[in-house]
Amino acid sequence: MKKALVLALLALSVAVLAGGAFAADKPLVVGFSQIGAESGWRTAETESVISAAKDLGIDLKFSDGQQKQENQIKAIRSFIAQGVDGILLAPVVETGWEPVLGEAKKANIPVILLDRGITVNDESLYVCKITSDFVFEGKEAAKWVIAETGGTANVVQLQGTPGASAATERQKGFEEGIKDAPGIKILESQTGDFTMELGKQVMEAFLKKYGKDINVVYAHNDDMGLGAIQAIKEAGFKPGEDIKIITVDATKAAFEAMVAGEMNAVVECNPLLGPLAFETLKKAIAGETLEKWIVQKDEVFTKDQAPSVIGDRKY
Ligand code: GYE
Repeated sequence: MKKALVLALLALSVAVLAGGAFAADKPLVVGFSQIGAESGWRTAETESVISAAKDLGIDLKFSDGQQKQENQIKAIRSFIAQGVDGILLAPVVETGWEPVLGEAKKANIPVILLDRGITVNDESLYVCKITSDFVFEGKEAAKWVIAETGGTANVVQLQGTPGASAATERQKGFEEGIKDAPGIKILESQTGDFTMELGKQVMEAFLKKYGKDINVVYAHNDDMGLGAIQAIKEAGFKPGEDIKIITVDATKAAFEAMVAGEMNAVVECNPLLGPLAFETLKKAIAGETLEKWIVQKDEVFTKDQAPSVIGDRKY
């Protein structure tokens, strides 16, 4: 009788232990506040995060902010209310995040910034950011323009979303890059909000205003550059020849445009951040100290390289 009781207790404690172990293995719950679906780049990033979550057995709560910060703030609040283990935030703009990130911090939920940066007084409001170096990208674009044109060109700039770090810093890098090239003139800069549609519209207006005086389009992303190509064609010019085009991202669509001779160069920006994002978040949850900025390395590709490289492109 006694022996049976001991065995029963033993069985019970084994079950409790197993239960405990099972609890520790329960899937990580992560909230991802995505900006929207404004570009091919962003679609590639969304797919990368969703498929990495699947591979790692992570329970992902996905929210599309439709390019609005207020939607992203709402999403983060709902992630906090649901008690997620961590949050990935792709911040549409740089400012205005203190209150909501303060709430996440109070709830002890680590936040990792994905693909764009923010400016906050208190850096402890987020664990780290995983982004490309946009100033570097802008400088690379400037270098290419100077080399390609021999240092004399009228440039129009299609800017990304106003207030987005990716836009501000790509502009800053470009301006720094042409500082010592007085022959490179920026005729005008306008935002195309990182979309093909607005990129086309803004380019139409530029063409009306400056016509043949435009030598180069510098677009802060591929989609706006692709929109500009359409506008240039409709205005009766040859994109890639009459007007040269350099963009940032290096998506498949841009490579196709380069192979067709309609785009001249791209500065890469890697959107395949899903696996690294979760690996980093797991470390943060485990209490590891991380670098504040995990920088992605990018390179420039030109039209001449495009045919041999396009097959290897992953996005
Ligand atoms: O370059 C652009 C997108 O934040 C780095 O956002 C990202 C940028 C990317 O819409 O295509």
